[in-house]
Amino acid sequence: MVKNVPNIDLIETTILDIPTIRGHVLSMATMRTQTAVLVEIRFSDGSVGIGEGTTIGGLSYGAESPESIRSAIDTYIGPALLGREGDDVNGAIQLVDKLVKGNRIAKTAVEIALWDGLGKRLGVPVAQLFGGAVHDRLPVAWTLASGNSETDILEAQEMIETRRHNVFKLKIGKQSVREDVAHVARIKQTVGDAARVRVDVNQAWSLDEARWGLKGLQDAGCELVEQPVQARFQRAMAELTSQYEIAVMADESLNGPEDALSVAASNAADVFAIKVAQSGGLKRASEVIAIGQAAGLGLYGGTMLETGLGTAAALQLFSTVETLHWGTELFGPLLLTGEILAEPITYRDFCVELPAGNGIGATLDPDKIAFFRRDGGRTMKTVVGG
Ligand code: MUC
Ligand code: MG
Repeated sequence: MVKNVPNIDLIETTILDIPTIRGHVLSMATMRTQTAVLVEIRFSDGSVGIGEGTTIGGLSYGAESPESIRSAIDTYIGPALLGREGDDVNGAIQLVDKLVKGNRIAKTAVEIALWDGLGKRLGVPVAQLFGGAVHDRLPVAWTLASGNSETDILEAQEMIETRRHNVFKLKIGKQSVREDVAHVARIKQTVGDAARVRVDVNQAWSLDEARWGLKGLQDAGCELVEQPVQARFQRAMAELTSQYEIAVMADESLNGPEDALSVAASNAADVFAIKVAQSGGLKRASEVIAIGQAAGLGLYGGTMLETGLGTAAALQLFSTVETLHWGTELFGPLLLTGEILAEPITYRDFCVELPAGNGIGATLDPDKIAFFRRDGGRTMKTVVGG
C-alpha cells in the first residue's frame, strides 16, 4: 500500500500592518501600529496551515524586523522546505536550524503553520500534539503603557470593573528611575489589593539604576520586574535576582533553550517569560519551559503582541503546561484596532480561553487580511513554490 503523504507545495508570506488602539509606550519605542508576518502553507492534499511571526517596534526590540522575517522565509526557509513531507515537523525544524542561524521569529512563523497543518489533517488541536491541554483558560495580564499615569489609572480601573484584567504590567524605563518608581507606586496605591502590579523595563537600566529601581519598586508593592538590564548582562541579572525580594524575570535574555540553560545555570532570573517567537517556535519554547521547570523557576506566558493567530498558537502550548506560576500576558489581539480571525479569542473573568477547533484553533477572516495587508492587495504577495 502506498502511503499518501502530503508534501509542502507552497509557502506564502504576507505583511499585515494593524493600528494599535492607543500609543503603546515602551522604553525603546512607541508603537502605533503592530506588524505581523502571516505565513500560509499549502500541502499537496489541499490542507493549509497558518502561522505568524511578529516582533515589536521595527528593529527596536530585537534583531529581526517584519521585513527580515519575511525575507528569511521567502529566500531561505521556504525554498528549503518545499517538496518535503508535511507531517515531518521535527525534520523541518532540524533542517531549518541547520541552514538558518538565528532568525527565530521567522522560524516560528513557519513552524506554527506546519503544526497547524498537521493538527488539521489529524483532526486534533495542536495542544494534543504536545500531550494534551491541562487548562482550558489561563490568567491574562494587561500592559499599562499609555505614557501617562492618569490614563493608565483610568484604563486599569475599567479593566478591573469589567473583569477583563486584574494583573497589570507597567512599561517603564523611559523616564528617570525616580519618576518611574513614583508612577508605579501611584498606580499600585490606586488599585490596592484589587490588582497585582509588575513592570517591564525592556533593558533600559544600568546596574546602578536597577539597584535603586528594584528597591523602590518592591517598597511600592510591585511584585515583579522584567528585564531590568541588558539581555547580555547576566552577572547583573544574577545580582539583582539574589539581592532583592521582588521577582526578576528574564525576557530578552531568553532566545531559545541554550539561553534558558545559561540563565538558569547562572541564577540570572527567578522567572522565565516564555515567548514562542523568541524561542524559535512551539517546540523550542517547550524546551525552554522544560529547562525552567527543571531549574525550579517561575514560568510566565509571554507575548510579542501577536494577533489572534500567534496568540492561539501560544495558547495551544501554554495550555499544556502544568503550572504557569505568573499566568500569561496573551492580550495582543486586544491592543489592535482590527481582528483578523473569523472567531476572535475570548477574554473573560480575567482569563484568556483556549480556542476550540483543530490545528491552532484559528481561522482567518479573508476580508480583514485583504484590508490590513501592507501591499493593499494591489500587488502579488510573495509566493515560494507553486
Ligand atoms: C515585552 O517586552 O514583554 C509584551 C507585552 C507588552 O506590552 O509588550 C511586550 C513586550
Ligand atoms: Mg518584556
